[in-house]
Amino acid sequence: MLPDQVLSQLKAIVGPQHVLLESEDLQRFGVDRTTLWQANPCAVVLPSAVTMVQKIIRLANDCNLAVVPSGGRTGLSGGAVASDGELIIALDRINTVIDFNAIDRAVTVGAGMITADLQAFAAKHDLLYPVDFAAAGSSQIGGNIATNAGGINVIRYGMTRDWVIGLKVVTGAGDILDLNQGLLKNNTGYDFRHLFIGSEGTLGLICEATLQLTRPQADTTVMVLGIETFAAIVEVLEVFKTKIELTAFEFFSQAALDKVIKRQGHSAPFATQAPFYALIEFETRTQVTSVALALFEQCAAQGWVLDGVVSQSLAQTRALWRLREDISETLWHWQPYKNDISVRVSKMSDFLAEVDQLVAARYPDFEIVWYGHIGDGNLHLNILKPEDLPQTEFFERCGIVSLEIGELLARYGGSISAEHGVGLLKKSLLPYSRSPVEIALMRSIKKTFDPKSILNPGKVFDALV
Ligand code: 2HG
Ligand code: ZN
Repeated sequence: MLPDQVLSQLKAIVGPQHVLLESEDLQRFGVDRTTLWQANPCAVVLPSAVTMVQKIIRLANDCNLAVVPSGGRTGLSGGAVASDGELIIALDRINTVIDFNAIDRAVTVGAGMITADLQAFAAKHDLLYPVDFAAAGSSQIGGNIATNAGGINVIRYGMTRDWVIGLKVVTGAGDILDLNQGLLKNNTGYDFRHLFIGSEGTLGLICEATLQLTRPQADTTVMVLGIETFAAIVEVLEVFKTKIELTAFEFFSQAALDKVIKRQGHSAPFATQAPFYALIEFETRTQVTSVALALFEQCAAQGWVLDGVVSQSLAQTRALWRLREDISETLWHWQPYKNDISVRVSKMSDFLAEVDQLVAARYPDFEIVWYGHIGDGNLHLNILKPEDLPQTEFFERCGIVSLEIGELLARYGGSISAEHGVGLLKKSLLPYSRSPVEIALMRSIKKTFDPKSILNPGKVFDALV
């Protein structure tokens, strides 16, 4: 419960109608896509200016009020969960284009802007904001930056970090920082911008961002190939990568495809069934399709590829993408336990063999769905909950195996969270990817930017008690 005096100060800062207290709003703003935690914030505030955010943060410091920054809440690690009486600051009203410069191909937007709106703005100016993923229709730029979102084009365009050329943030101490101002070259000491990217709201609130745009892509062609084994997927990736500049190389298993077809009503890419499928995308340029077809023949001759299809129209390209992009949404039906792990692509083949063995031995009674951005070395291993098993018991059992996967990842120098962030869900696994010294340094950095630890407490790591 918020003390009356704090409540009236919040109302004075943002206007009474922008302080939400109704249970429905608290429920809606208090969780992300995870299902393990119950929403229990004390209130939601919707500022419309950076100075308002600063006032709220200063007030929160004065009365030791924990704050959870909130974007589109499409996260999968509990980074935006407010389950312990926190105040939610949602940036939904700071969501417009603030500046656009065609010469610099740079746009400054409010952090509450929806990703798809930014993509549409770029397209209107004959440019491209290339970070893309299934949740682009509701995720917000600030959240993307706070979690360094990846997605389906990372093999070609990199992660969100690669497109952020300026940030305006309010730190946990209540200071406004205007970082890097859209510069391409700026060697003036520590680049704080990169500390805030991927910090999951633990250091400051990202209020505005300046993003680099690029020239638009040509239309793309998609190939879906049916593939015999895990090892063969990696071989196919190598073969295609050496000859064609890929914009995506994704994979999914037959189980993933079956479920998407059944629940979304999509059609199979071809009649042959295969244990795995690779979705390969490249820009449609002269000769490239014939090169791709020759590579397909080469892979088929090796016995790696069982069948394949090449898109012949934009509609078919889109339809083939749906088979991959709709997997995550489809699987919610089974309340899955999600792994989002990565190793270097060169280690992928050995790692896949070991993780497959481990998972088969440890989850004999669970259904496993494999998919992900294999071209980036990133696997989304989803374990489906059996209908009759209570969720907490299911998650506990999966959590135990996750520790073994963590050990395996540590051995391979991999990551326990490739693109979804750590939040609450992966916190206990952090030591498998980051050393004790690194975690201690993270704590010191947090203390510098957020001395009273009011910002997203308990996310990524726990404060020392
Ligand atoms: C994807 O690649 C998303 O589809 C979601 O990162 C992955 O739900 C997941 O596990
Ligand atoms: Zn993903």
